[in-house]
Amino acid sequence: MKIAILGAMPEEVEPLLEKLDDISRVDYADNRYYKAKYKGVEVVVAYSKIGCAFSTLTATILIEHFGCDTLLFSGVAGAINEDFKIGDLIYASKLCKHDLDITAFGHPAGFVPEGKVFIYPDSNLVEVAKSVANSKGIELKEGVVATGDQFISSQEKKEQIKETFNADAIEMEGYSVALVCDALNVPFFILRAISDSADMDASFDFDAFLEKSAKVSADFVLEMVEKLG
Ligand code: 4EZ
Repeated sequence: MKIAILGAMPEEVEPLLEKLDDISRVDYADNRYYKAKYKGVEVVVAYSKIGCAFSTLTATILIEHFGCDTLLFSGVAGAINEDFKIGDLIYASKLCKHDLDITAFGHPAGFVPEGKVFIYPDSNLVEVAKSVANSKGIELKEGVVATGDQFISSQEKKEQIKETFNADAIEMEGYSVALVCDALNVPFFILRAISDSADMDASFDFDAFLEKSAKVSADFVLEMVEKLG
């Protein structure tokens, strides 16, 4: 077993790197990858840079070049569901791409021919996450995660995404990573801790809570790695 652990920003992977053993850095395809071990389990860690294009590239490289057979994403997200508070831990029960739009031709929002509006994570990894949450007494929420190449910071935009996709959380990489894993038959799981509420305060809250929320997500993902090993 070789587990890919992916984040988008340096702040999302730093709390992972701090806890790994035998780290060796490999530079490849214009990015840095960290081969390492966690409690004896082989992992490859990277941050992709923000957005769908970069995260598609990095997820593909982790699987095709580094030979990872499982992918866990760790990072932060904006809350769309009013019940989600800053610091809450959420996994994606399914993912969609909110800015994929050829509705002018009568297609559903988030759909293109031969594509999927929703992509689902691996059910076994969801079970592993639930059992980690149970045994550690950590509250793990689930929700529909909407991905797009925009930082959402307005009530209006947030409501539109909620109405169109029934989304609970918003970020910029989940769907593209899910798409790569789905196409290559690699089990994946997308975990996010809430950093902001995707409203007018979003950029301020994001800056204030990025580090703390990123660590909440990273710590949980490492518990999952231990359980999988
Ligand atoms: C993208 N990530 C944010 C990157 C922001 C600033 C320099 C997560 C995220 C997010 N994405 C947290 N809150 C969000 C929001 N309100 N909209 C979109 O994955 C980079």
